[in-house]
Amino acid sequence: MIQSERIRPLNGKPARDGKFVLYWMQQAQRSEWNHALEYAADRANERDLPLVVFFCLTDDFPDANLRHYAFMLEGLSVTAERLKKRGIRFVLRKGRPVTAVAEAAEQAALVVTDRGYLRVQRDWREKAAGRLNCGLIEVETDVVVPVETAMDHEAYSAAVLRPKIHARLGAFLRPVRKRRLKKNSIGIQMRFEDPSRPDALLKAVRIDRSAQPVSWLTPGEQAAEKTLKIFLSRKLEGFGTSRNDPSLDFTSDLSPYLHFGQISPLAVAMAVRETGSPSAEPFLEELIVRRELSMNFVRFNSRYDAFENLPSWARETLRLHAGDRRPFRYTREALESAETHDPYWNAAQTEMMCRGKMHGYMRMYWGKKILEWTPDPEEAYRLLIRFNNRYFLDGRDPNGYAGAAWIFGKHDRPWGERPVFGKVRYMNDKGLERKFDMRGYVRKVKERCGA
Ligand code: FO1
Repeated sequence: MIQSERIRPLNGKPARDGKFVLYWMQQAQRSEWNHALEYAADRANERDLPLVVFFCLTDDFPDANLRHYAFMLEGLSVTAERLKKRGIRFVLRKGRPVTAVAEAAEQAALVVTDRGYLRVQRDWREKAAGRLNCGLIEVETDVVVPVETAMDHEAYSAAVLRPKIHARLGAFLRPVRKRRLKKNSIGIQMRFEDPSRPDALLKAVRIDRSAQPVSWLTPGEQAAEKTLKIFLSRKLEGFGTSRNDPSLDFTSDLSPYLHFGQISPLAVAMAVRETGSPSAEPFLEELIVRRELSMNFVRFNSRYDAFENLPSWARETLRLHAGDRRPFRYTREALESAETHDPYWNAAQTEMMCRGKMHGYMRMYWGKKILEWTPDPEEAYRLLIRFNNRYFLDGRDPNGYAGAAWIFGKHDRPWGERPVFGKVRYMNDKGLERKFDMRGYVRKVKERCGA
C-alpha cells in the first residue's frame, strides 16, 4: 500500500471507462522507487487495464537551457528502456504540459501524477486538474516525509522542522514494492516522439543553448544508482569529517539526479541508513531535514525566489547597510567570467561554469561574496538566482532557492553586525585557508576545467 499521506486527488472527478491508466511523469523521472508509478500500476491492475507513462517535453521550462535538457532527455531514454522491460509503454510528447496531458488522457480512465513544489509545477497540475474529464491524482514521492505531514506552515528554521521530520521517519522509511503489471501496454497506439533518441529531441526543442552539456556525470537512473554505490563504498566513511573540505571529494554528487527525479531520496536514505556508518547521521540531516526544509520553504513561501521571502530582520539589516562601501565591486560580466581578485571564488565560479556543480561548502562562500561585491543586496539576490538557475545542473530546484535565501539570512539567525552584511552571517577567505587546503582546491579545478 502507498501511504495515504502521499496521495491527493486534485480535481475530485471519478475514474471513468477508458483504455488505460495514464501516469503523467513530471518530477519523478524514474522507473523504480516511484510511489506515483506504483500507485498508477495498482489502479491499472484493479481495472484490468494497461498502464501508459507520459512525459511532456516543454521548451519553456523557466531558466532552463541546453545543459539541463541534455541531462534530462538522456535520463529519460534510460527510464523508457527500463519501463519497457516492465511491459510499460513510455510516451513522450513535445508541447505545453496542460494541453499535452489533456490530449494524452483522452482515452484514459484515470490520470496519476507525481508532486512538484515549484510555482510552475503547481500551476501545471492545477490547470490540468480543471481541464481533464477524469480524475487526476497526485502522489508525493520525491520526499521522505510528505511536506504537509511534517508541517502545515512555513518552518522558521531547520531546528523547527527537524523534530517533526524525525517523529515521522519510522512511518515513511519504507521500501516501494515494484508491481507486476497484469496488462502489457507496449502495443498501444499513440502519437509520440521517440524517447530513445535524446539527441534528436534536443535538436528539436527551441531552447537557450548558451550553457554546454557536461560530460563528467552520466545522466539517468542507472548512473545515479552507480553514483550512490560509489558514495557508499568510497566516500560515506569520510563524509562525516571531510565533507566540507573543497580540496577533497567526499560529497555524494547525487543532487543533479535528485533534481530530475532520476533517483529517489527514499532509496538513498534507506541505503545510507543500512550501512550503520557514523557518517549516516550528518548525511541524512542534509538529504532529509535540509532538503525537505527547502520543499517546505517553496511550498509555503510564495516569494521563494525573491528578496522579499527573507525574514524581516535580514531584509532590514541588509537594506540598512546597502549604502556601505564595498571592499570590491564587480559587474555581472566580471563575475560571470571569473575575473575577481579572489582565486578561491574564481575557482568556484569556474567549477560551476564548466561542470554545472560546485563543492557544497564553496557554494556558500561563493554566494556570500556575490552579496559582498554587488552594489545592492536586492541586485545581488537576483544575480545569485540567475547564476544558480542557469549554470547548475541542480539549479531551478527548491534546494537551490533555499540555498540562495540562506546566503541572505533565511533559516539562519542574526550574527554580530558588520559592514555590508549587517547581521547576516559573514564568511571570508581567511576562514577557508585556516580550515582547508585551498591551493589544493584551486589546483583540482584547474585540472578538471583546464582554466
Ligand atoms: N519537466 C517537464 O515535465 N518537462 C520538461 O520539459 C522539463 C524541462 C526541464 C528543464 C530543466 C529543469 O531543470 C527541469 C525541467 N523539468 C521539466 C522539470 C524537472 O524535471 C523537475 O520536475 C523540477 O525542475 C524540479 O525542481
